[in-house]
Amino acid sequence: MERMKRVFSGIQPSGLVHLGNYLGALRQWVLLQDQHECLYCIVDLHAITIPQKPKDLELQIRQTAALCLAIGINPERSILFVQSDVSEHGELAWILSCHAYMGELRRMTQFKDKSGSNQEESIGAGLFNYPVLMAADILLYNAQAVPVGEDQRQHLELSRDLSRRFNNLYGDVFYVPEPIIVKAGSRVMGLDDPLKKMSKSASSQYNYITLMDTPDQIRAKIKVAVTDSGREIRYDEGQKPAISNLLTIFSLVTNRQIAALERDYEGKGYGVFKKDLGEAVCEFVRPIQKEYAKRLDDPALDSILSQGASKASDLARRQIKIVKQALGLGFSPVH
Ligand code: ATP
Ligand code: LTN
Repeated sequence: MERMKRVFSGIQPSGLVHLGNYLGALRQWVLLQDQHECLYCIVDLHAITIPQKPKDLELQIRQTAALCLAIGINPERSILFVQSDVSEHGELAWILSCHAYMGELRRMTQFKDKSGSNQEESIGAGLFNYPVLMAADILLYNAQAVPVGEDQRQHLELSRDLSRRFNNLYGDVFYVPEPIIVKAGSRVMGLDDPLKKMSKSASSQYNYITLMDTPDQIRAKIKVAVTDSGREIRYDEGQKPAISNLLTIFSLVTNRQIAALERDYEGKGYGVFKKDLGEAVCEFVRPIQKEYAKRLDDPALDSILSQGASKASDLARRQIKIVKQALGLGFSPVH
């Protein structure tokens, strides 16, 4: 029988997970568990590429882990762990950074967005190296598939380049990982601006709905969400980007086809559509929130994470040994 594909993905412990994160990535994490060997990582080392308050970060790591369990990550099937608990991530990131080019890192659109135009003098080197650490995360486990949102495609491409570059120099050490980017939901757009992706760093909280929002917040955010001209509920990304985005969300949270929704709302106008969407999203987050509250205070969370770290460490140690051997690093006795 063919070996199960190994899957790796990561999420930053921002303490705030929005529908974009869920529909673009986390939903796939859950679905992939049945047929693959999955590692899911809370990437706290990525989080410190921007300033963090230690106490807040500590709590957010816990919250993110609890949320992963609440949406259905099963620790008996998948390895759920915190990045900084496995020191080999940093070690491989250094090795890979010696094989990455300044030019290719400077071309990363996320780095360009986050660093702005002329502030390089005071931009953290961690932000610059962010995609190298991401490549290390994936290659450390020789993952073959990586479920992410569309915004991570370029970073994935860099991981693939680094893998190939390394293999060309030192022999076949790494797989070249494939992105898993779903058709619907891989780029959920902001509710206040359907031309930009939903993002927690958006200036207004009306940009996103988090999985922890209250029903009132959800209803209010959908009520004021930007719509398009006309009053037709029709999927058309070019002409109707806002309604198309809302239809995508509606379809994914209810598991109904977009065509069926279009039919149901024919002639009904935006008001009714938005009201029903609001209720559907409330309905969708309710069980997640209930499970989250249980998980967050459960001491079992600590043992899940420490067992996850221990399993991940075993795999990481083996791989880093192979990498170092390939590079001729370290003392190796003749016998
Ligand atoms: P944000 O921009 O909100 O800070 P992020 O991408 O920086 O999100 P993470 O929380 O680590 O930070 O992202 C987790 C996953 O969510 C990634 O796979 C990412 O591609 C995906 N993702 C983020 N935003 C969206 C979106 N608007 N639509 C679909 N997927 C998204
Ligand atoms: N950069 C990713 C988070 C991330 C990741 C990874 C995703 C860090 N390491 C490895 C997939 C595989 C983001 O979503 N911001």
